[in-house]
Amino acid sequence: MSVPGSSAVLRVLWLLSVFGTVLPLDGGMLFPRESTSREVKELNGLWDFRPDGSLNRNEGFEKAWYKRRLAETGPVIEMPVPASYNDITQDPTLRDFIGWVWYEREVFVPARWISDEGTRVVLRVGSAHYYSIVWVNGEKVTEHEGGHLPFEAEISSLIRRDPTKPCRITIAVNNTLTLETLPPGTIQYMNDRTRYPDGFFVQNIYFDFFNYAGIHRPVLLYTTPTVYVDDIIVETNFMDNTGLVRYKVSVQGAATATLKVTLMDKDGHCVASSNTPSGVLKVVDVKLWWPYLMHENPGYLYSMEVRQHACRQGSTSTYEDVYTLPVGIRTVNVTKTQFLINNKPFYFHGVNKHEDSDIRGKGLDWPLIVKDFNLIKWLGANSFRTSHYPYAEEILQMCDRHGIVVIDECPGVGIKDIRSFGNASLSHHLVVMDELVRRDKNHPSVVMWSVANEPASEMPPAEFYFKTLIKHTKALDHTRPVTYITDSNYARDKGAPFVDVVCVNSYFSWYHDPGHLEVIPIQLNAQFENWYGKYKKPIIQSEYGADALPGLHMDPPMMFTEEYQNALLQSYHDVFDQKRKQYVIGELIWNFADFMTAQAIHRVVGNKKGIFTRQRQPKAAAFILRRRYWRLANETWRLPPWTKYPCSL
Ligand code: GCB
Repeated sequence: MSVPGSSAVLRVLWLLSVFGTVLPLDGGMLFPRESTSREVKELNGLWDFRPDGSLNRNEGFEKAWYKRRLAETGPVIEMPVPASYNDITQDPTLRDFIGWVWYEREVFVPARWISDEGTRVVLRVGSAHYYSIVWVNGEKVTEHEGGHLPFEAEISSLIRRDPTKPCRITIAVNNTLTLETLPPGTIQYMNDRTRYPDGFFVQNIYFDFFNYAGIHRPVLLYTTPTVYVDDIIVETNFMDNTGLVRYKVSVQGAATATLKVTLMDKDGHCVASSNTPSGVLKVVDVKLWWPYLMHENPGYLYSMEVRQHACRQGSTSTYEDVYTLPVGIRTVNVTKTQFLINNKPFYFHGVNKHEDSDIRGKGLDWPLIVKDFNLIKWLGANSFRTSHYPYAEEILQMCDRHGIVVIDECPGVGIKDIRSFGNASLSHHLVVMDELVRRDKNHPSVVMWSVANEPASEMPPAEFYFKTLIKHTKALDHTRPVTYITDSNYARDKGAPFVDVVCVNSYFSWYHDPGHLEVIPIQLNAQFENWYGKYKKPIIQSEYGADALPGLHMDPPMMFTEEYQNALLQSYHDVFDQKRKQYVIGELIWNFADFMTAQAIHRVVGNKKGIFTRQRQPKAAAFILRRRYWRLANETWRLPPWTKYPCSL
């Protein structure tokens, strides 16, 4: 079984003089939005589905399943999109399946999209884990490596070939992880026939969450005119009362286009405008974008409407395209001891999450997303880290609107094997950062990039690897700090010299000295002093926590009880309270909610370090954190009556 080689990403170096920034990807990947010139047709719902159960997992390609309707080449079942396929049926082989699965759906494309040659039709997949190949009416239109970022293909000419036919979309998805994928993994064949059945193999992974697979985010068709706004980049700043929005618009499909850029406030009033493809908009009496609980009006967003008119070469028709981008005006800076948002010290009191829930696995689910935001706000959390991969862009849009601050992490989790520090791995990691920054660069909620979680950063190749990766990320975006999350010893860590903020995970009295809560004050204090002493950079406790089975009680506390989880958190908090006056700039609990993992002797149906259960019910620890987070917010900002500060806390 094999995973195709890395996709042929067209690497066009595109120098943006206004920003001094290099964006090495072709095409902008703006989030598909409806406007007077753009339509969106969602293809969510039930798709035909079949895993390729052949021994080499290659039957689908050998028999060209994409050439005909999937139902004509074998049995199919109904599979919801978006969703992971693993937990949908009662079949354990599908839950644990490794290899290619096939999805197919037929869709009628509106006649006008086909007849109007001035319309461009694009097929977009929000994300599919891990490697995808897409065909339309039997013709391959694109392939993509990586499970957490969108990809798309223009299919206008293809669907115009025979307008009478419905458009048949086939997507083959392979979840195999190798030493060079991100995250990495290995396939291990067990050839001892006295112990294993014929063809037996396992997927080894080096991360602690279930390797859910399938089409995880919405699939859609959208249109643009053939001359269209391909990308918008904004960078924001302010001086005194004046907001500064530096922007750059890229247009595709015509050599010249006229543009009108209008920035509107929440009430739709124009506050600044321009008609050049790049420039700086000045906003008097600016309303800054503030985090939740830092201001009475957090998450303030302006709307930047880009209206473009153009003629195509050799044509007299004119094309109008309209795209509206939400824009939050804010700054981010890091000093030796502080993280500043709009020049004010910001303390991260937040959570680490996963995209994870019953039945859906990692599939995007609006009720879950909205519930999670309600819980985050109930907790008084002001931030989260997208551990351990980029979350759906829809979630970042919620963060923008609600003022929830995000550390945006790429899927560099489980880089433990020295072979995963090689050139092929590094090149792919750079491409993933290109794709991540391209997608998320305009979100005001995103304040820092995390390029990896707990890599073997003490290994010799880590120095070159992280130096290159972090330098590259800074070249992509010079406005945000860059970090990776370490669990390595301060003395041995090779990448720390290159990060802007030190993010440390530690599990004292859990994985180390289990049961001995009394070690926490000494060990945590030493951790902070050592890291700060050596690097003089602000520190975030990016993970800490303990498993607790809801309803399991013991006093004095024992591991896995709710009492132990509480006591452990409180001991950590005592140290945070001393150090946050110095250089500790944040604390992120592991984890917001219980989540599924691979089966293992140390996991009882998943990881139970959630302060909420997987069904989002609070454990006792949720109330401890709630009291703490509201108190922290209140101490820092002396929350006036505009907050819904729960007085009973
Ligand atoms: C970690 C990892 C996280 C795990 C967690 C744990 O350090 O970053 O992915 O789930 O520990 O609970 O073991």
